[in-house]
Amino acid sequence: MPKSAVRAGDDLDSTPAWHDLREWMEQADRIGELRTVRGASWQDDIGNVTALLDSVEGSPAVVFDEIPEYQKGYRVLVNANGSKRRQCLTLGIEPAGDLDSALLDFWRGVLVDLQPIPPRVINSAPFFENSLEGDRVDLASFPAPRWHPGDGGRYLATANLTLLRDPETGVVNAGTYRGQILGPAELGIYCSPGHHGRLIIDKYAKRQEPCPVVSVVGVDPLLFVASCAEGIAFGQSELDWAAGIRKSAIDVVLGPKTGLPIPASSEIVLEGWIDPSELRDEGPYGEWHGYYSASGGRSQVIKVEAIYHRDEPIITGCPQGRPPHEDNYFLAYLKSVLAETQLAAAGVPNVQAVWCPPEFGNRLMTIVSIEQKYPGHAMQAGLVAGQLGSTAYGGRFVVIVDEDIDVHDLQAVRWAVATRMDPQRDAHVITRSWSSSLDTAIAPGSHSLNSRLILDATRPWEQRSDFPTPIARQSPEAIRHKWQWLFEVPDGRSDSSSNHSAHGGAS
Ligand SMILES: Cc1cc2nc3c(=O)[nH]c(=O)nc-3n(C[C@H](O)[C@H](O)[C@H](O)COP(=O)(O)O)c2cc1C
Ligand SMILES: [Mn+2]
Repeated sequence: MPKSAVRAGDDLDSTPAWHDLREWMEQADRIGELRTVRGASWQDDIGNVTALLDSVEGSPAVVFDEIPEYQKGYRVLVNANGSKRRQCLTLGIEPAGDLDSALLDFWRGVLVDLQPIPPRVINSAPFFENSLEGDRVDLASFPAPRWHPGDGGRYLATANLTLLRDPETGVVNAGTYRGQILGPAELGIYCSPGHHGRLIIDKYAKRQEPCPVVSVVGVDPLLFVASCAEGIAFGQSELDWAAGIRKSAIDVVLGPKTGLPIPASSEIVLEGWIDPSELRDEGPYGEWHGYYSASGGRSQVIKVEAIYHRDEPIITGCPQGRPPHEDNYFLAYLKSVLAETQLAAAGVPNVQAVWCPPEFGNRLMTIVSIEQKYPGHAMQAGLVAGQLGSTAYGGRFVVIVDEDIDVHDLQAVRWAVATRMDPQRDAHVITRSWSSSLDTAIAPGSHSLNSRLILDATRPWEQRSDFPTPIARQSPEAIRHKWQWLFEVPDGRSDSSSNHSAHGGAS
């Protein structure tokens, strides 16, 4: 397997230069982006530190070790993909130049023609170093944190891979669903209606059959990205999709109980069954939008029959909270490019860029810039952009702007909304759309149906030729260079003679 990293835009025929979470951590350490914290408590410290990391741009990945009450070596890793440099490590991009562009270009390069690769079945994996069954199954034997102060318990599954096989097609889906320890061998999971995992569990319910399941709670950082990326089609296995990104098959071992393919790189694996007719309370849990949510008796329960784990196992954590948080930083690039790809596939031409801002949890706002080519083009883009596989779930605002507005610049987008939109003409409400019981703005009992506001902030088609001319922004750097002294902090001397002139520079 080639070990070289690729530069965005170069030949992408390469793979990331690591094979499992431990190799990834070694490399993150080598580039100075991994810190170790010893002695932090699972009750408060780990959650507090993780929330703090979310609030500081470019913060390191942190591995917690020597957690009180637990054996040394039983670890929790957080914020793996929280920086652009570590995303480059995960994806195999050389971290040089403008990393925002590098990440967007990487996804644009691979998603346009992604070739899924089926897993390669092998016979053994390091996680079989420890196999626990029967009375030895105890989920609390791992230092699962209480992530947010008001959480109703300990969540072992946050950055997880939940594997389920469609009983009709045989396709194995991987999704990320929160999982709370409800008992020594019981993990309560909440999987929202419409997510593929839930569609599959519902198929077992209809057949009145138990649903085999594997939850990987210590997972490599690329598989985690794949499993929480909204917009990968139903029927497309995320394992094959991730292999398409890596350009090499994922090595898997078949689960001894369920036959499900388990990535050999896994740290901690829970194997068992869901009885689809059993629904329980779970939560509250501090969710992605920044509020607590309890599932209100709608959670499924994984009955864990066996646990497999590596020596000195690592839980991977991504607890969310008020956005932006770790997954918002990395999903922004992937989801936005998926939406660009899906808009083009749906026949919407001349889309320049899409941005699902981290500040809106990648869901609550989708911004699209287009070069308007015909009457109705902006409205078409707005309607479709709000209902794509990558954007439909939990959406709220769609903003369409002209090509002169940079979708990544929220200040510019606000200016366009404020100056090119007439509310009566350009705001459109779409009702009865796909949300979830987690939606804070809709009444309980509204069946998770929400509405959407499409803001057409493009220059109106009828006025496009005589719309007022924007004041062109002259190169701010050049002007600033000339007038730099205006921004210099005075040294404390009040010297009225220190005048400056435009021609003479500082006197
Ligand atoms: C950190 C994190 C936690 C998530 N937790 C949940 C969850 O508890 N329940 C859920 O339905 N979706 C959750 N999601 C969203 C799903 O993982 C996401 O929609 C994914 O695409 C679902 O895959 P699927 O459609 O194949 O089931 C979470 C996403 C992230 C990034
Ligand atoms: Mn899926």
